[in-house]
Amino acid sequence: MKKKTALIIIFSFMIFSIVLTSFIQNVVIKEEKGNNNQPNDEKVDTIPPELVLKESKLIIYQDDILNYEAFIVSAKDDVDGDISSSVEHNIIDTSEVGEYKLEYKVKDNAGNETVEIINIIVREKLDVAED
Ligand SMILES: [Ca+2]
Repeated sequence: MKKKTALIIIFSFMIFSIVLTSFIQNVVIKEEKGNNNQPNDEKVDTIPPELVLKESKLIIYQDDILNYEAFIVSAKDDVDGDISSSVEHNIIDTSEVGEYKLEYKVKDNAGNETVEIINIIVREKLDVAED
């Protein structure tokens, strides 16, 4: 009985020490983080960039060539500033008549993404008689 009690006491003490150690570590880590990162914590960028396009709808004709960059008015981010050079977009196959979504995407350095779309309608080419 005495042995068992002693074992229980030792075991409890060990658990208590582990819990206490991790508690102290947590507190210390939290305090260190709090002290060191206070200015950084406030700067976490959660606001996506603002992407402005010239059009939201566009009707073009078959085989027209799109100047994709010309539709970008601005891409600005609250932290990164002008990021218009990093705007990405898909390519529209203007050889096929139909409706397309031209998607412009831009991300700030923190990974916040903004997507803007131009709905494009490709119409049949008007035949120009050249005889
Ligand atoms: Ca941002």
